[in-house]
Amino acid sequence: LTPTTVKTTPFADQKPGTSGLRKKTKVFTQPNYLENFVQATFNSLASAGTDVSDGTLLIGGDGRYYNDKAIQIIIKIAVANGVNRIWVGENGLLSTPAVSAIIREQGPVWKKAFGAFILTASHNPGGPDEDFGIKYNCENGGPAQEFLTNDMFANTKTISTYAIAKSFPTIDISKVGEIKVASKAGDMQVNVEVLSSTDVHVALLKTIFDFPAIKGLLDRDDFTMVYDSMHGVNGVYARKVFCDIFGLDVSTQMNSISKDDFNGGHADPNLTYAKELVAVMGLDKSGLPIPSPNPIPSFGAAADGDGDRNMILGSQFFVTPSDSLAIIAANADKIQFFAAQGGLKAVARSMPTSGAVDLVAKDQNLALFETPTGWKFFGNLMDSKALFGGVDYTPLLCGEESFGTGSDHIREKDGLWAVLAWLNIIAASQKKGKPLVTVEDIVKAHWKKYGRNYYVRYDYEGAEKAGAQAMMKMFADNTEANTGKTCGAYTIGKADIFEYNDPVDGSLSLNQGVRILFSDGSRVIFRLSGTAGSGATVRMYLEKYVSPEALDLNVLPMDCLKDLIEEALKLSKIKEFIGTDVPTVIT
Ligand code: VG1
Ligand code: CO
Repeated sequence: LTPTTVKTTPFADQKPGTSGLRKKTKVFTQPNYLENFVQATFNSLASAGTDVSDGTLLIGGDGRYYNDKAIQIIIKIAVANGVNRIWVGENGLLSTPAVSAIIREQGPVWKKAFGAFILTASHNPGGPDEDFGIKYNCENGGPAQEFLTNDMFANTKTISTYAIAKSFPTIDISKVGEIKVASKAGDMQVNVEVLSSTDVHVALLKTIFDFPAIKGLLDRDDFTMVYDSMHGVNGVYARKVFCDIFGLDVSTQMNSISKDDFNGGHADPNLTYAKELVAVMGLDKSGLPIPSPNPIPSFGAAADGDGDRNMILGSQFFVTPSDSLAIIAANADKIQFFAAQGGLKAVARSMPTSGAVDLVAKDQNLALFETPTGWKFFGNLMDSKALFGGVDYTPLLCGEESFGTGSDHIREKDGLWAVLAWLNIIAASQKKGKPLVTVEDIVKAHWKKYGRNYYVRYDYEGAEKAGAQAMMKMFADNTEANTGKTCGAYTIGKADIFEYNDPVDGSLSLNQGVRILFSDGSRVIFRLSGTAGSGATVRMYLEKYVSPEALDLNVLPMDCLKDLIEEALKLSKIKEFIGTDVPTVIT
């Protein structure tokens, strides 16, 4: 168990992005690459005053290629840095929400986790030629805050050695149970416990939702569902809940065996990548109905590689993530977790997420927050009282347009939570002896009351970095010139660069995306992705609000947004900057 000190040299590119460090797998498997990052994290923890010998380190991942090897390396470095209690998910598998749930689980103080390494590049493809990733979560169960990730990055730039317990045995992580490893002299002992991947998270979800009511819905003859886990880690959880607990046939679980390359797919639950599910649900890739040769299920859902994202579909009906957030907020009283705490108190959405939830917040007098992209900004709001002694904003519902939804039950977005939230709401919306109230019925009733925020996102993946950055700079240089400008039928009321002043800890996050706010309430947002493993991804988000009085349910999103899209493409000169105006993905 004696640590060896290994000499190393820094890598210049280990800056954690929106959600951890993501790179091509081949970058991660270079000698010392993973080791440097993990040691830099321990160095930052030491400077932050975390005593890693007091408590437990949790490790798990989404099962992508290199997951198993990385786990063994992290264990050896952790031991050399003084960690003596380690939890690992069975077979190395833990979804991101499960990690958050386990860290937060109340247990004997000496056992409590002080943090976790999550091995995932989320929705990015996996395999030897695709992406790998690592992220550190803190004691509250949430992603490390920016002060810590900035410090980690600073450490990666100066690192000269790392410590590793080279003789520590390779741990068999295929069986749940405890393994004790002691030094020869008997003066040191490390406990490695292999945990069930699902127990803690599923037990938590059971306290949040009305499982018997959901089972009642699933048992109806006129209700059927499918869940596509896209060969990511979610399959383990989906089978546990839907087959073992609710008793559904395993055929309802599409692609539920986790694979280290996600079966060559892109485990991203949207209309483009969840192709198989979208077809089963009788939809095309624009979310419009198409004829289907088979009976179409009443409800469909999909998850991403690490199980924190969700897509919700009804029979031939696509629910946008922004609408999903608003509808869960409007129906929060149907969910016992919120109801038991006196109802939902606040909602938060990332800046590019549509304003649909704002309308619910206004109607129901909820506090509303608009944060930069990335789940870490929601964590402070959730912990405002417990960690910062401020106002309590919980129970809090949060969401992003990128298919992420969740609440303060944990500190990550939670794909399975969102699916169960919808099933719970559908179950609670039924009237005895009446025909099934469908997903489509629920969404349309919502639009009739609140109006509809037509919404679309264009992604330009694999763009050249310099061009993409030049485009963003052009916007930044022209915020004043753009304000007041006429674009076809639209007038820009305000153009700016979004900044966030965290109301809880006072930190300021600059440069969080370009906002073009039109005087009629429509918006166009441009951002560069912070999760691209290589190259640059430009995201363009468009939104147009139609009030209940003016709403025509037959108008399709693309027809409603067409002229706005044209104006946005013109204004951005995107074709000049990155060579194309044709997106790689539309969601
Ligand atoms: C994307 C999404 C963002 C999400 C992040 C992590 O970030 O836009 O909303 O929080 O991915 O999700 P970016 O910087 O590429 O736009 V996950 O499921 O990849 O951990
Ligand atoms: Co994810």
